[in-house]
Amino acid sequence: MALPTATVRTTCPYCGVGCGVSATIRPGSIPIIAGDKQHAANHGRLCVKGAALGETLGLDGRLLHPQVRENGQLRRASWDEALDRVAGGLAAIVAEHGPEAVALYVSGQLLTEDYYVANKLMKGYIGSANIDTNSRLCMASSVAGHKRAFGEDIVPGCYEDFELADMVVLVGSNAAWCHPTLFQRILRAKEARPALQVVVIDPRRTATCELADLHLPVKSGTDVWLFNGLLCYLARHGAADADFVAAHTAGLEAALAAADVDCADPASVARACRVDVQALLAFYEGFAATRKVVTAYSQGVNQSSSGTDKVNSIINCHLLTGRIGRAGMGPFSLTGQPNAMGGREVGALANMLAAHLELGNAEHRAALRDFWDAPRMAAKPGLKAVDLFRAVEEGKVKAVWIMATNPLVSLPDAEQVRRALDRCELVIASDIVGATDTNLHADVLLPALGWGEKDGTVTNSERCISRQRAFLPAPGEARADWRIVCEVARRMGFTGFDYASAHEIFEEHARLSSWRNEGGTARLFDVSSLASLGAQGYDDLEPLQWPVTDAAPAGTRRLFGDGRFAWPDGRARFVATPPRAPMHAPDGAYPLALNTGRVRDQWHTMTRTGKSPRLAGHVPEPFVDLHPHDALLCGVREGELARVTSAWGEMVGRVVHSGGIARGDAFVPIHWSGQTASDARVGALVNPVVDPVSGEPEFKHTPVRVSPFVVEWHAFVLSRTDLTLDAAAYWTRVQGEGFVRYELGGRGRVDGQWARALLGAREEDDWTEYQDRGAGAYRAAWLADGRLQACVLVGRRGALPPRDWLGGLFAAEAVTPAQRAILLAGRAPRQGVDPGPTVCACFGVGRNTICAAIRERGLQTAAEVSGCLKAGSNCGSCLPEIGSLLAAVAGE
Ligand SMILES: Nc1nc2c(c(=O)[nH]1)N[C@H]1C(S)=C(S)[C@@H](COP(=O)(O)OP(=O)(O)OC[C@H]3O[C@@H](n4cnc5c(=O)[nH]c(N)nc54)[C@H](O)[C@@H]3O)O[C@H]1N2
Ligand SMILES: Nc1nc2c(c(=O)[nH]1)N[C@H]1C(S)=C(S)[C@@H](COP(=O)(O)OP(=O)(O)OC[C@H]3O[C@@H](n4cnc5c(=O)[nH]c(N)nc54)[C@H](O)[C@@H]3O)O[C@H]1N2
Ligand code: SF4
Ligand SMILES: [Mo]
Repeated sequence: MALPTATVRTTCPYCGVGCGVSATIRPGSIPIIAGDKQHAANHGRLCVKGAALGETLGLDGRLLHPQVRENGQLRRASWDEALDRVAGGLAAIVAEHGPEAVALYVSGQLLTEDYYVANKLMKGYIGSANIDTNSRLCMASSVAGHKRAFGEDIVPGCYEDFELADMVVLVGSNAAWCHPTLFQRILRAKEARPALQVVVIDPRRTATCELADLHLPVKSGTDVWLFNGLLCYLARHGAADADFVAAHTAGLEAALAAADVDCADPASVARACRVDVQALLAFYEGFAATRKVVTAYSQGVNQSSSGTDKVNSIINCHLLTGRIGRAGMGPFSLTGQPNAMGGREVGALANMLAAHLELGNAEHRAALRDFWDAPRMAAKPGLKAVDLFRAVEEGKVKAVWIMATNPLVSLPDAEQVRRALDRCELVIASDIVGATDTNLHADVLLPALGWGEKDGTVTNSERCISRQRAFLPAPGEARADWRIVCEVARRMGFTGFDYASAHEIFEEHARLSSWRNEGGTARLFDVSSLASLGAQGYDDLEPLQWPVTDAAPAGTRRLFGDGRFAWPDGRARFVATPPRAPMHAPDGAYPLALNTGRVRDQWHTMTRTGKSPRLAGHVPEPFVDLHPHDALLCGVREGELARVTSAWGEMVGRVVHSGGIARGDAFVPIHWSGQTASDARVGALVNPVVDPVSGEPEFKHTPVRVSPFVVEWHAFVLSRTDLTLDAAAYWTRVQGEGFVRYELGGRGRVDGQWARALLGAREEDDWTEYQDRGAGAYRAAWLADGRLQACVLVGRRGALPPRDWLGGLFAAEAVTPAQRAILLAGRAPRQGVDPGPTVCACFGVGRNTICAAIRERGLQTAAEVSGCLKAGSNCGSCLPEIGSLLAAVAGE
């Protein structure tokens, strides 16, 4: 075994928990990835996505050279040519149409340093605030809610508060799957102290509910009723902290008056929220009686047309009870992306400036202009994401540079984005992979460094700044995002972008945080004591939570504990939040409310997690989760394909009944794109309604209808090489170990000729097949030099034979005649060995295996399952699902 040559401490590139990762480089082999025991976010733990990072580092599919479009085709270009085309194109459009005619659309997956220079270029030099970020789709409502309540965008607490609390309320958060290591901290805290109450407020019964003492399955979009009701209840039942309210807040009366109108009576709140009134009262009583409460929230709150009001209705309850900024209590916005917070620090939203300066404040604009020596400061807010792409379609914005995000998949009304990009004069995309739905529309494609190659900082949900460090060489000609931005800026004739390293950018960013900041009192975001780290100090930087100042050189765990908030008068604001229903309600034509979100083992549009076979097993196909009663009404059946249609678009997925969906609701995951499925881009359906304050889209609520997607046959294909599947009405693709696996659905004749054409086999190839026309069965295997090249199994129903054992044949040096026969028989070698869909991705343990062990060995707890099968004993991401299997078997 090759000896490790070095271990580098870095930070996970996925969710906002921001786990520390240690990567050990091995020459000739993939790096060993482990949790960093010294990082306070995770103390050495990783979830399954983090643990599988090593499998995503291969260069297949990577964008390694710049490309430019010529005569409709992308072709390889030199950096000089590509950069000149970008700089020249932007400059020409600005010269002719003014700075508002160009835009940047960036991402919470950029590092702070990349983000800082992109924002500086746009707001200080090009002179427009048309730079928005995918954080608009994610955190914008929290940002707006924080600013309204606190006077600044600040998360007051820290992760430790989840362990110190006596009650943790998770609102619109599926933390078990989306913030797994933090969820496990709550889980362990509850194991140690069962009195810790966990309440989950989510229309779906998710894996997170496995830990809940109480689950309130609120009707989608009604959280403001629920928290207004809580505010009224707390006020009426003597739970207010009158001293705190008098000394440190303003606006209670108006907020209470607004809440009183519809929400004073718990029974009517329960009706509005579609929850049981006793359960609601149990929550209200528990909240009132418990001082140490953390209310954590995520996209079920933010991604709503009342998202900002949802945030403030939650914060109102914490202000009324004075539960903020102290150990074990406070409102807590869980950030999504690894650097969602860093992007906010550098002000890369169209309505903000860097360092928590305000775009709407002339003094702030002047301060930044002076600091940057900026030739052309933006004077008014720019376009927010949804409006930005509308302006592109209308031809008002003529050039857009998209960095580290995939808007053709992730924006609402995604077909509108396609039209916009098709019409746009100059589309520039910086990405690490070549083929994404968005990149296919680019005029210039710029190869960026990815995780493990790039170097800089990120800030997680608890304001903790950590280093992402490079441990791999730059592949091909890829360059760091900040370098690409600076190179374009220089070519546009701008000075002020001559940074030699990410560290120089970071120091400037840190210096700016104390610029005209009155010793950290005007703006709490202050990291000034990091401004003189030096290159070595930056390299060695240990994770620490801002503010980091001379007064608090080791960082700050909590803010506002002293009752001083960031408004000039020091008082927090209650915000009146009259409840509003979503703009589009289900009706006769579109009777179901479509909710969208994440699954455990994939990250967004799958450009990285999609490369890992280990992560593919958990949810291999796009699905439509329905209540069985609605499925019946729609004429669709579990395991079959269904079309989901809204007024904006449509998609196709397989019907599942998770058991967690209420009647009238539907749920579809967000991860599939044109690269991984024929027709499963859920963004195409989502209504482009946004919150009036934050501009964040209503991703969780679109009226839809569901109808059968009729196919005559179902099939799956395993192939060593990628296939073009235009012939199938439906296909999805996942990565296996040494092969690609497709699920297909189609119409028309199936025979040897068809199968050969599908797999790309020639007449002379080693081919065996079996057909039973009467039963609608067809199976074929293609061997090359005795090894399996591809196989296809076709049947009439969705339920085809288990596939996992077939994948193993791709590793074999030769397929034996017996294996060939079994393959054609379409049956696993032994009955009963089908492990079922993966539950534990770390050890590859399937659902059937776990259920059988529970039954046969009488296992009672997740720990016993882990002891017996190892499942759940590594990263623990699957423990909630093991819990639900234990419950299901117990109930058989
Ligand atoms: N595995 C995985 N983890 C991730 C990501 C990923 O792609 N994959 N992405 C990361 C990112 S960027 C983000 S933003 C986070 C998102 O993390 P989460 O917000 O936890 O994830 P979502 O699945 O988007 O939605 C959360 C829940 O909101 C519920 N919900 C829908 N409507 C309502 C409502 O009206 N009220 C309430 N109370 N709840 C509602 C949904 O049913 C869903 O269970 O995850 C991060 N972590
Ligand atoms: N329907 C629906 N839609 C949603 C959501 C939802 O809940 N429902 N959630 C929304 C939310 S919260 C989010 S955060 C978005 C996420 O949506 P996106 O940001 O569009 O999704 P990603 O797949 O993360 O896109 C990141 C892109 O950047 C590339 N990339 C990765 N690393 C780098 C890098 O270092 N540099 C560069 N230049 N490129 C890189 C990746 O290959 C990928 O193409 O989706 C939003 N859309
Ligand atoms: S919880 Fe998982 S995805 Fe999130 S930062 Fe940690 S390892 Fe990465
Ligand atoms: Mo997000």
